Amino acid sequence: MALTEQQVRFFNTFGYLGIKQMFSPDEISWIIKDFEFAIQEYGGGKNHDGSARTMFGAPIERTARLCTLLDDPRITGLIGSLIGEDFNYCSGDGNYYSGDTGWHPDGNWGELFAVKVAFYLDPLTAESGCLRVVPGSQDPDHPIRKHKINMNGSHELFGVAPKDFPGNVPLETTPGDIVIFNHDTYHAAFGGSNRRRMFTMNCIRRCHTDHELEMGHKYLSVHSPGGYNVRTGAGMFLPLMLDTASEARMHHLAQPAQIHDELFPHLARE
Ligand SMILES: O=C(O)CCC(=O)C(=O)O
Repeated sequence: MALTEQQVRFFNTFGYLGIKQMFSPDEISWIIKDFEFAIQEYGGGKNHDGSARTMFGAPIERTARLCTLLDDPRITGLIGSLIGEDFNYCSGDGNYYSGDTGWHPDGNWGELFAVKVAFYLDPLTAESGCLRVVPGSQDPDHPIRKHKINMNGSHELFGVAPKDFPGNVPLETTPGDIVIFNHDTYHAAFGGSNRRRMFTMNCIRRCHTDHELEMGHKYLSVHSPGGYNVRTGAGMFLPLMLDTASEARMHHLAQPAQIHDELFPHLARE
């Protein structure tokens, strides 16, 4: 399902977009069930005591049902409308967050190259740890980037708590809502619980040109199982994601898998 022209313009201008209730209560309830299974069985969730963030890689690759998020026309339409229908899926992370996440971007590409789709699995408000963004901060000319402002030091710099950094927008969410943002967009969360559940899907543009291929290699040398020195048994992806893939899904997996094999041949599928 393609986004409207206005939604695409909003994302391109402000660096993020929220979609209310992309998934119905019934759908998000199985997504939460499978996420809980994944983080408990594979992600260290059993040891989470709230003192620190618990994080694991490739959350949607842990059950066959979660893998189908990459086949869902609402998800492929959302990502495809912004970075092209031939986008590359590049894994993600699953989390029990604990406390605040300071301001940061996930990338500094200087152009729209990578996006993050975020599923927040608990109702979150401005006071209870919802995602916050600085609209427009993906732009290399944004004052934060131009003047290299340390947003997390805003109390000392400006007498303003980081949570109240001027111009930031709290994106309150109810489970079933989706947020997508440009990796270059500054984001943070403040005031959350010590078990704030969230998982992501990271995607990059398909690489055609030498410039794009260079960015793709750079991206995957860090944000990938090989980048974290993790052996999946099948290179870039967990075997389940590949073994249950249709031709259409495979289209989003093939190029990252190939680049990952080039970068980390010792981790390639035997
Ligand atoms: O929800 C949060 O705490 C922030 C998420 C985040 O920083 C990220 O996914 O990069």
